[in-house]
Amino acid sequence: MTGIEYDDFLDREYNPDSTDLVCTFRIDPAEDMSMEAAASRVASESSNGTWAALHVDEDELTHLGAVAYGIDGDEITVAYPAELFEAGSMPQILSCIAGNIMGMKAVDAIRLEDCKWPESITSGFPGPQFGTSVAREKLDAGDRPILATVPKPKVGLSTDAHVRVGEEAWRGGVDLLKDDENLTDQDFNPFEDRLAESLAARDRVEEDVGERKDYLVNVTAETNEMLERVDLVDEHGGGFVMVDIITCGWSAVQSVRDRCEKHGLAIHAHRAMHAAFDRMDHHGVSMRVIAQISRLCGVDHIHTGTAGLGKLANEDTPGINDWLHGNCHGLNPVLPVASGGLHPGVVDQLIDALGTDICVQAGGGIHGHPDGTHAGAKALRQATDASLDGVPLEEYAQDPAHAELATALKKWGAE
Ligand code: CAP
Ligand code: MG
Repeated sequence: MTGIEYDDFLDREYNPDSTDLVCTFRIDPAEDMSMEAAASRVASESSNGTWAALHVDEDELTHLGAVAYGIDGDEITVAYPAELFEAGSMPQILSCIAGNIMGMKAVDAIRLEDCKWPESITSGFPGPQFGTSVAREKLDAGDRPILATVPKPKVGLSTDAHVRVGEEAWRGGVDLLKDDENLTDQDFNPFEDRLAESLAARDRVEEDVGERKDYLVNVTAETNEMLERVDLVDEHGGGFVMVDIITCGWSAVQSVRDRCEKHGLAIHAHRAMHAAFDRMDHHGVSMRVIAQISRLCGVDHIHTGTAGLGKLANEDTPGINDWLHGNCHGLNPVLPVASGGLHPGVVDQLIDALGTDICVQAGGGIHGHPDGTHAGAKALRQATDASLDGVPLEEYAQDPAHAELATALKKWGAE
């Protein structure tokens, strides 16, 4: 028998194994605590140690310990052996790497910045069913960004009014109508009525304009209810669901991914409440890690911000988007969604910053157009076409056929 103590979790010479999950944290050690002491406590508490020295059979248990091996300024690197984790359980992984350690007294602050996921862990997860290919598999966006809109005001529109706004936006040139995050199944706009009527309108528009359109209906709810809503989307002929991934929780996201596979539905991930984890830059969990987790769990689209061009704080978009598009042991790539305060006047800069393999989502930037939703949608599509043709927005807007863009630029400027 031997003891497991904090020091057993620190090894500056350690070389991570290809099967280890390697996590980078930024930490602020408590007063009088060295970086080494704090780092070993992080590795201990997030794997198989605790505050008291334990007497255990070394051969049986010590190989499950995490190892803090890198210390660079306020950054520490910790390697976790793959056997520590239950295959395919995101809640279990997070209870280790982003669990009790977030509140331990050994650190005044701790932020999980990045993870390097080994195949031994990613192979337990499905990843996206479609990912970036939805632009072509489910829509006719080709190589341009997918365009989406969310009716405003966020809640309060009747079903008829909501559908009318959607229809105008589709006809104006957006591909996807999206529910807002706090619209689910309220009396003023019940879920199934909205679903049925929106998809009926979608069918009419597709027939008239000859372009595929779809609807990101918000199925977010208690898990069993959410799965029933996913089934309803399939029954009514929808191709996508929208899920608020943080508020409903990772195990629910995993359940939805499973049910969506049965029906061939794609998942649009909204991230309301992410800022509770990622807004403080010294504490919590970074959006980069939230995006990684989302990819493993299998969402097809995820909101990642607007490269600083929109209305919301805390954006680290380029690094995240590269990761979502890049190779991750064969998991499909995820389509990043730029949203929040966008309007036609920033589309060229957005495409310059993020590329074309994205979804551009605008609410106020379409419905706030002086001539209404239909004109707003046309302006967004014109701005996208101009950017892809390499024509400056102001120049494109001079063509009388692009009067909607001219009006939008007059209102919001071509920043
Ligand atoms: C955008 C939006 C989205 C946020 C989410 C809103 O509306 O519908 O929920 O953009 O942010 O409610 O604010 P607008 P993120 O286009 O009118 O701003 O993508 O950063 O998670
Ligand atoms: Mg919203």
